[in-house]
Amino acid sequence: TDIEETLVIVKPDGVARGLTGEILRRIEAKGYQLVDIRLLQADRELLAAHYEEHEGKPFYEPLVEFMQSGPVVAMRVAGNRVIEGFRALAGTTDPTSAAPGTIRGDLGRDWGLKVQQNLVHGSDSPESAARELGLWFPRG
Ligand code: DAT
Ligand code: MG
Repeated sequence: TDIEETLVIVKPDGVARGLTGEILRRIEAKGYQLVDIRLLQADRELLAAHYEEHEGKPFYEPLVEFMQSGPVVAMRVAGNRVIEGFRALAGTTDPTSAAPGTIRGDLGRDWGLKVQQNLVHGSDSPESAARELGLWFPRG
């Protein structure tokens, strides 16, 4: 086996729509393990660090604003190849094209002009997961 940990974030749209439980249900149903969980209001400093790879892109400012628009739920999730596996559960970035059966495909709304309402974030590599988990779970 290849046990990994990943960072999952239920974005403000997911929390506001009451979908945190449904998203966690899908994660646990897949067999992944919830290791830690936090409900928090992310500040700009945390989000700037989290999204540093996207700085300067046209969607960066709206994304960082949207992520501050309400509470988010950050989860540390463990499992065999969970980094790739959660990305598969989440579906592609754009909810319109995300496959049915995925979180974004089943539950996501299309992007508005200024917001990125695709319900969840999942780390995209082992390096990203380690970096992001350190930001969102600073005490381990
Ligand atoms: P993902 O969340 O699938 O890893 P990403 O890391 O490329 O996608 O982008 C981070 C977030 O930014 C994504 O969840 C939604 C938003 N975003 C990405 N590409 C976008 C685009 N072309 N237009 C608007 N928002 C976008
Ligand atoms: Mg990403």
